[in-house]
Amino acid sequence: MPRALITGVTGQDGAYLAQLLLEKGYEVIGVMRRSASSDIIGERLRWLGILNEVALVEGNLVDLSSLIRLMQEHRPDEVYNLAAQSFVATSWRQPLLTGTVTGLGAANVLEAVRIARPEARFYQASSSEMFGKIQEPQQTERTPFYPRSPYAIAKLYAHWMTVNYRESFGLHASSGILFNHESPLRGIEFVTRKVTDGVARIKLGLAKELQLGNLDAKRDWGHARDYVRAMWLMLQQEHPGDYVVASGRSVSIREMVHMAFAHAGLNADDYIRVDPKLIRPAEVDVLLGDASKARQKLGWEPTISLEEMMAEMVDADLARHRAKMSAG
Ligand code: NDP
Ligand code: GDR
Repeated sequence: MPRALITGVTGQDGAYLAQLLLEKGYEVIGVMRRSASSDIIGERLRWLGILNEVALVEGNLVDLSSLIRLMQEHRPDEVYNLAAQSFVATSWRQPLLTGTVTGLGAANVLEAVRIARPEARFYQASSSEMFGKIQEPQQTERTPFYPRSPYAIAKLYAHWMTVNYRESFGLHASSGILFNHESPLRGIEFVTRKVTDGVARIKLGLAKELQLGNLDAKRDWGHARDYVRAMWLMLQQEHPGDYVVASGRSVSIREMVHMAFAHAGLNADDYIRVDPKLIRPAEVDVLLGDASKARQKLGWEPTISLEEMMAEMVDADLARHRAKMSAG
């Protein structure tokens, strides 16, 4: 039975990746940081019905010794580093924490692999945010980076450390440059989920309006379920590498918002208010990925459209709020 270790298992991607690997017959070790709320922290795994199937172990990206011990104890065949301070807006308010966890934390995982489990295959969760102020209209693995936030800068460090450990030490280390991907398990602060939660509240009479920031930014969105499959495919290749994973379609926040409200039979313009406090100090105006390499080498294709995903997310948030209301 192959054994995978996932950092960030309690996050959106960690939950879907754990589910995929369990379906494929893996033993899944999920690294969880100690928290005072450990009873609710496995909520996403519970939502997918796999909380009891994942072996949850304690570790923290900023504690190298904990990571080394995990590698020694569990001897994983595959290591997926998904843990991060992943919210871009927070990275200006907590730049040093973001650098420590998202940047140096990845180096800690690489070090733990190099020291204690060099035969393991390693995946780093890189990000389209690294393209930032885009240098080419459609971004590939060869497009130069121009990060625009402390988060993106920390990810860039982690990305190049992954490349460097591959080239320096011969680790089977791959980096997925994933464009935005969402799902009903997306954190509530990210724009798609904030919108679908807002739509559900408004529809059910729990809220009257929704405050958003920059509606003109454009993103290339996909579904997390599709994107975690690309992560797994990267580690099944004979040779490690870097891959852009994207849908190849760029849509404005405004258009996405209209899609979500329309699914609930509402007109977004009646409910959206722009709050200048939500405008970021520096913005990534537009992203559009070219996943040709992933299609050709991994045989990867996205299967869920933005429209289908927004409908799934609105329906899930309506169901959540209805359940809360009927529970009193
Ligand atoms: P989430 O924010 O949902 O999950 C982040 C995970 O990291 C959580 O499990 C969190 O634990 C964990 N974590 C945070 N700090 C630490 C720490 N110090 N030690 C151990 N674990 C920690 O992110 P996503 O699932 O959306 O994304 C997964 C990864 O992919 C992230 O690295 C993200 O930056 C990257 N990425 C995401 C994209 C997307 O569109 N979703 C696109 C490109 C890259 P806890 O539950 O305790 O907070
Ligand atoms: P992003 O995702 O920054 O692209 O990072 P997010 O959903 O936070 O923002 C997308 C765009 O929407 C605009 N926006 C708002 N964003 C939020 N969160 N809240 C609002 O009210 C709002 N109004 C407008 C933003 O300005 C931005 O342009 C995500 C994260 O998952 C990263 O970890 C990951 O690396 C990248 O995607 C790819």
